Amino acid sequence: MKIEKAEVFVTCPDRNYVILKITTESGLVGIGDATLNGREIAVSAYLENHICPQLIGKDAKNIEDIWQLLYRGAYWRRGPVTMTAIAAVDVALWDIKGKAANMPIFDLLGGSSRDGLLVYGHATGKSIDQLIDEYHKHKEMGYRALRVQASIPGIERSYGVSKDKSSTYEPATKGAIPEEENWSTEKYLSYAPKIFDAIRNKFGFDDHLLHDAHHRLTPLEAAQLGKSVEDFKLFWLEDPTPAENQESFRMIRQHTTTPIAVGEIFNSIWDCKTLIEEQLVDYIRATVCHAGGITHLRRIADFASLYQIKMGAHGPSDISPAGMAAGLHLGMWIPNFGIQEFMGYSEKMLSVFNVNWTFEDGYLHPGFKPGLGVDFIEDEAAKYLISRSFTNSSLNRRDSLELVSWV
Ligand code: GCO
Ligand code: MG
Repeated sequence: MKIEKAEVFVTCPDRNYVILKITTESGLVGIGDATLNGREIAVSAYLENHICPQLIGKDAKNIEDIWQLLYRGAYWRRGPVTMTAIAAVDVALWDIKGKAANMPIFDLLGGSSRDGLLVYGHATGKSIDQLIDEYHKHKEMGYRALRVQASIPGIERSYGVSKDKSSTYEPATKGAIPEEENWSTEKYLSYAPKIFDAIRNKFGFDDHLLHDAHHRLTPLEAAQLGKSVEDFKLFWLEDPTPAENQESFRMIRQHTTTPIAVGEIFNSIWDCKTLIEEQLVDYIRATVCHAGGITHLRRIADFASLYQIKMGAHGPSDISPAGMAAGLHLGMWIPNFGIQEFMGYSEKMLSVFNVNWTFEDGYLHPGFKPGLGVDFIEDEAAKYLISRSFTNSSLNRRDSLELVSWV
């Protein structure tokens, strides 16, 4: 199973994706998602210049050994660009192994721990009324868990709400340099409970309700928010504060029983070591794509399971359908699985990625095709040229007239 070719593709079917394709001498093909929103070209250059040449001639069967080689052999360990590039190789090799064994990846990992993965979608609104409509539409689609975000009156642009007329939030800004936004923690903290109150009043307590604070609060503010929304029984409050200082989550924990989720920007087990060991959070949101692939995320999941912490992977549209499928396979196996984010994909995106998963009654299943179960359609991908784009910021500029804090 010697590796003969490793190629990188960049494409933009509605949004940018980077895909690594590995081919063995015997003609087996594996793909891995190398998309890092807003930093796509950095990862594709890293792969093309530094990783692909090193893969040629290696035995595709030895996934762990290749992982260690790329991680330790680079000398410059960790970081989002390196770990996304390693993840793409890792997933492509699992895809090949699955095809060689004629098994879906979840079977190779040890088989299913569940019939399907509970997923949560996004309901957003420029007003609470619009949010209620969107929530209703998502329930009709079958979702049983929803992340709710709404515009905060008095703040020009609130995280998680689309910039244009569409009701779908897109986590990237195309073209121009990212805009800086004003922010008022005061306004947010007083309005957020009203959003959950309106949803619970209208729809009751049967569905799982989630919310993303997108790193905007200080630990004390996060503690205040968690406490003020306890009655609404959130499934989780996400990224209440930046997690570079893992110890700062102690403050939040001491003050609220609202469950906390964190980690969509983590790329290594070291990013969450203290959070896990001290049980400072309830869900780890790291993904296969950005945290070193199936091989590394499996380690994080196992470590978290020792402390009764569950996994709740990131799954916005900036993770390609190939990356989503990798998360689904791992999620099928993970004993301490919690939930998977799933915003869904446009028709154009799905014309480039032929997927095999199914969505029913709020649950996703990766399907039973050998390997990842996703075909990358190169001819279609070639139609869409990559366009410069940026991750929407989690840094909001201070509005000088407000009593605010910014992170
Ligand atoms: C989420 C997110 C995303 C990120 C985006 C950044 O919870 O889905 O916070 O919308 O902002 O993935 O690239
Ligand atoms: Mg998030």
